[in-house]
Amino acid sequence: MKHAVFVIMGLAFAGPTAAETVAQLHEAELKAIDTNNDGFLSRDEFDAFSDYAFQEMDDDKNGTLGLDEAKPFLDIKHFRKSDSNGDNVVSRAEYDAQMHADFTDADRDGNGQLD
Ligand SMILES: [Ca+2]
Ligand SMILES: [Ca+2]
Ligand SMILES: [Ca+2]
Repeated sequence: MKHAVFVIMGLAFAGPTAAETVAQLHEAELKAIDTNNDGFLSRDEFDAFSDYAFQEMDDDKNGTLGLDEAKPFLDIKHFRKSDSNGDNVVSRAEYDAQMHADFTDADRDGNGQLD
């Protein structure tokens, strides 16, 4: 599942290329995220997976992501982008805000689903 986390984090933080990244998701990985198997990634499914990904990354379970925890999944640029107050820790609120912004960016036609 760590690989799927990596994929979704790559997707989430990929910015303008995110839509293409979705198309490139391996079928098995998409299936793990697309819980109702309709071939689309809804915001609910995305939120559920982003929640799961956060728990997976938060090794010490303190509710925030330090650089060491995020490093295997995010490059430093993405980490800095998410860390909006610049304290070198990505809080759950910062993470959620970033994930939501990235979903909105990726959802180019605004239908609330990524396909
Ligand atoms: Ca779905
Ligand atoms: Ca942590
Ligand atoms: Ca922070």
